[in-house]
Amino acid sequence: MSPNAPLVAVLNGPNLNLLGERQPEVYGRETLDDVRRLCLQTAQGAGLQVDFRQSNHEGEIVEAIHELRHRVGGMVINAAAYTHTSVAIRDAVAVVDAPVIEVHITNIHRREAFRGHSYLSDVVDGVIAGCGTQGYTLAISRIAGLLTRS
Ligand code: CA2
Repeated sequence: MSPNAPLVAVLNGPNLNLLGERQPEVYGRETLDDVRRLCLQTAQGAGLQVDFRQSNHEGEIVEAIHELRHRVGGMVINAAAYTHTSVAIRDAVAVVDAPVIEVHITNIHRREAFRGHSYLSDVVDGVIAGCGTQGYTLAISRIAGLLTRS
């Protein structure tokens, strides 16, 4: 992989570190490490580098977005529960110049009503929900497509 390959950040919000350990009937059996590997594999195939992170803290996610926003060719974000609550993460995402794709493992529109609203959806370039962990690979492929087109 060339050190000049465009970087894609994959940011994960609270409790996603528990993936595969609890509620497999909702979130499946894959762990966050499996998702990391999936993302690395997909990115490598598309000639992209990946910076994969998870945090349970809102401010840390905001700071990660600030740190990465000038360095990335694209961003994939599953803000987890902060999707439905965080104006701070929304405001940070809104100033990322590169394409941002919002991902949810589950179909948030088929769950509790409070999950149906996202503070991010109208400031990102694309939204993928309900495709399981494949949503992450779809998002990376989309970013790769946008980068080769430009
Ligand atoms: O479907 C998604 O990806 C979500 O972003 C996941 C969030 C949820 O709050 C959103 O409404 C939808 C929850 C992530 C927590 O994941 C867990 C995994 C296993 C056990 C417990 C939580």
